Amino acid sequence: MTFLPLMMSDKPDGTEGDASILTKTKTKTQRPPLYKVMLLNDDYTPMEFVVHVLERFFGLNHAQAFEIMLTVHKKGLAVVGVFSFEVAETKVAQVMDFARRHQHPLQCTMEKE
Ligand code: TYC
Repeated sequence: MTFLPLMMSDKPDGTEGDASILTKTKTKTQRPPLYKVMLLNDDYTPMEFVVHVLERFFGLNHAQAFEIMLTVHKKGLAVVGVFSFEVAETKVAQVMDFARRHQHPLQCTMEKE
């Protein structure tokens, strides 16, 4: 929040006599930071499992999920979505827990955008 001093003339001719000072309050709206959720490649997690994860936790259709899975497989990682801190944290935890329960080494991480 910034206070901008405003000099006000108190005489009809516009000159300063006994000058009064008004302050104007300027409120800057702050956007909450966003976080990229990324999936990392590995040599062991089956492709179909990754596709299933993308459909289940990120609401992607089969074609979108397959495309992102292939990007991760070829490039090493891909952003699978951008969320608020709380939502990103939940997605990462859900994916990591699901992978662990199925004994796959799939890694999911988040990073400030
Ligand atoms: N590289 C894996 C394989 O060949 C497939 C895979 C894709 C694994 C994406 C993880 O995030 C991943 N079976």
